[in-house]
Amino acid sequence: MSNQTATARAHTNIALIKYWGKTNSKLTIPTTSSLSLTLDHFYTETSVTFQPELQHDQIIFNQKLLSEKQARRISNFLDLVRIQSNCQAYALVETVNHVPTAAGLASSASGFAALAAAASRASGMDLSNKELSRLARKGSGSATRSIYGGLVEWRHGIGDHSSYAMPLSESPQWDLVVIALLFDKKQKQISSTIGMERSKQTSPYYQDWVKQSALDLKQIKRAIHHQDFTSFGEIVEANAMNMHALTISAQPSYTYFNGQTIQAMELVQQLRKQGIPVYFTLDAGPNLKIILQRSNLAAVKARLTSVFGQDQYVVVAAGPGIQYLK
Ligand code: 2P0
Repeated sequence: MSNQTATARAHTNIALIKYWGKTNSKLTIPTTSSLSLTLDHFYTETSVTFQPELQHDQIIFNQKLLSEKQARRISNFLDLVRIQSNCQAYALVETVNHVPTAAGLASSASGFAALAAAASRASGMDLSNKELSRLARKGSGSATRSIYGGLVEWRHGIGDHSSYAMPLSESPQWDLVVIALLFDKKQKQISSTIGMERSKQTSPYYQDWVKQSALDLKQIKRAIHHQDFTSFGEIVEANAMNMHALTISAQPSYTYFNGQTIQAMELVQQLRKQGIPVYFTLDAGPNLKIILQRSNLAAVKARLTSVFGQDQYVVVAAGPGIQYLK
C-alpha cells in the first residue's frame, strides 16, 4: 500500500439533551438518546498517514509527540480502523486541537470525529456519514454526533449497527447562539467516562434519569416543531441539571460545578427575571454555556461584561459537519 494521507476537520458539539451512561462500554452504546448542537468555533484538525515502516503509531498532539501510554486510546481506536480496512501498517497522526482540552467542551467529540474521518480515508475506506458516526462512537460517545453539523440526534440503538447519529429533520427558525464561558481550561478531575459510569452504578436516581431523558427528547422536538424557544430553553436547562444531579447523588459524590458556575447560573436566572429568554447548559466541566437567540446577544453581553472579563467568554453559533481538507 502506498502512503496516503488524509486530513479532516471536525467541530465539537454541545449536548442539549445529554448522554450520561452506557449499556455497553466496549461498543459505547448509550443508555439514552441525546441531542446536540455542533459549534462553529471549536474544532480539531487531524492528518493520518499509514506508514509500513513504522514500528508503532506515532501521535503528535498540538505539536508534541505523545508517549505510548498517552497515545493508547488513539492507538486502540486505530486498531479498529485497521481491522475494518484490513490495513496492517501503523500510522502517523498529527492533530491540532482548537478546543480547550478536557474542560467540558467535549474535545474528545471533535477529536475522535476528525480521527475517524481521516483514518478511515487514509486506510482506503470510503465510509458514509452513518458508518463514520458508528466508527467515531467507538472512540468517544460524543464524537458520534460531531460527524454532522447543526442540531444532531444520536439514537441510542441496541447495538453497533443501530447506534448512530443523524441530523434532526426539523430546524428551528430562531438564530441560536451559545455563549461559552471559560472558567477553567484545566484537565478535569473526573473524566466523563468515569463520571457517567459512577452515576450509573451508584446514583439512586439513574433509572428516573433514563425515563425523563426520553421524555425530554420528545418534548424538545415538539418545541422545535412549534418554534417555541421558551420550552426549548427550559427543557435544555432542566435536562442539564438532571444530569448534574446524577453526579451529586453518586457515591462518592462529585460535581463539575465551581463557584463561578453557580454565579453564572444566577446571572442567567436574573436575566430571565428581566424578561430576556436565556437558558444554560453545561457538560462535564465548570464552563457554563448560555443558550439564547441572537436578537438578545447585545443585552446579554452587556450584563455578562459587568461580572466577567471579556476574555472569559466566546460567542459561538451552529457549525458544520465533518470536512475533508486533503
Ligand atoms: C454529552 N458529555 O452528551 C455528555 C454530556 C458531557 C456531558 O462529554 O466515555 O467524552 O468517551 O463516550 O463522549 C460525553 O462524554 O464520553 C460528554 P465517552 P464522552 O456530550
